[in-house]
Amino acid sequence: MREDTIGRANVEDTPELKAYYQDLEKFEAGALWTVANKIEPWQPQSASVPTLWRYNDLRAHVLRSLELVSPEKAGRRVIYLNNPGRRDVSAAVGWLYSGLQVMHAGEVASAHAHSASALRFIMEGTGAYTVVDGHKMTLGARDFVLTPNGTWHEHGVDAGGSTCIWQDGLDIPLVNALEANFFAVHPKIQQEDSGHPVDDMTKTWGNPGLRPADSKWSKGYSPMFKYEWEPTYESLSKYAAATDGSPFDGILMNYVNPITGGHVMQTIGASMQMLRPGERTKSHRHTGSYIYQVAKGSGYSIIAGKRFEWQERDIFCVPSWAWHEHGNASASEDACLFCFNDLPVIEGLGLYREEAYGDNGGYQAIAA
Ligand code: GTQ
Repeated sequence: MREDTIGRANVEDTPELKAYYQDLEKFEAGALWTVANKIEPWQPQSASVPTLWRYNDLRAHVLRSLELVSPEKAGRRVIYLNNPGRRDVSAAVGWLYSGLQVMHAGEVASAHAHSASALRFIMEGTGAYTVVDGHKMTLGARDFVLTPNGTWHEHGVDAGGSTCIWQDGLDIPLVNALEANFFAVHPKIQQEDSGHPVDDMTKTWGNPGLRPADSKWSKGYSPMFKYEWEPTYESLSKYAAATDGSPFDGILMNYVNPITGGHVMQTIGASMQMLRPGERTKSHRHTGSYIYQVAKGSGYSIIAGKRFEWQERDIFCVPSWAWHEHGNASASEDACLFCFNDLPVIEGLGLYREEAYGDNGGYQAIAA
């Protein structure tokens, strides 16, 4: 890939050079100028394809897995989202994995731990729960729960509940790319009753503006393992009454670690945003990979020039550095988008960049 620009590789092949490259190959080496323009693109070149996964398309297929495999045999009964450009690493976008997990009432999956950080966003059903390091959390639709890296966790649905489907989000591809992924099955298959009251971490850490006077927590992830839908929606509604919002994102709030105010986990961040009735955002692009689930309402997003119409429970992705804008199709109802992303990694490594799409077609850097 030659480029006729000063400072870029532009060497033409000659018989002598070709022979030289072959000699280098014998010693597991190569000439940089044969690959330089490819490995140092002018700007990020995402292999991920902007993709919409419609819940209406997937739901019946997810439910079919209930008859086909048991959680005992499958480990976890999950249908994963396979980005056409990232099949080699089983990613939904960039280095992020996502899937839809389904469980019957009365089923339990084995407890396990892994180096990948994980989260779930509940889509439907009643009686679901997750136990993280002995802390049991009840889960309802649109609740958001963390299973941070290294924690023992297991999922189940109470016998009195109904079939539950939730979205899993993990950084499995990232941790594999870093060649740092470990996995362990709990020695007793299920965690023992730890005696912690149900939902204790949310009751302890989820109180607005208040923190227990004697609280201690020094882990790299939020102690508030579960963020419930009602207070989340209430917070967005209150904030909407106090701000014009962002021209690019409407009313956007991050789920945070209440100790630090920062991202919920070390490698995965998450947010909920509200698009007010009729709102249409301006286009921008930034580094980082993003997976959205429509928590409420309906609308559309234009991602890298392609328009995607979405409704509740649909999932779509925005690859790194792709132009994107969102619109709420309804004139009377707000729309809410849940999102998880790799921003803690991007920001932590000093790689965040953002650009607004200029009014007259030009680009304008707004953060670097
Ligand atoms: O439940 O921790 O969808 O380890 C994929 C891998 C869920 C989990 C997935 C996992 C999990």
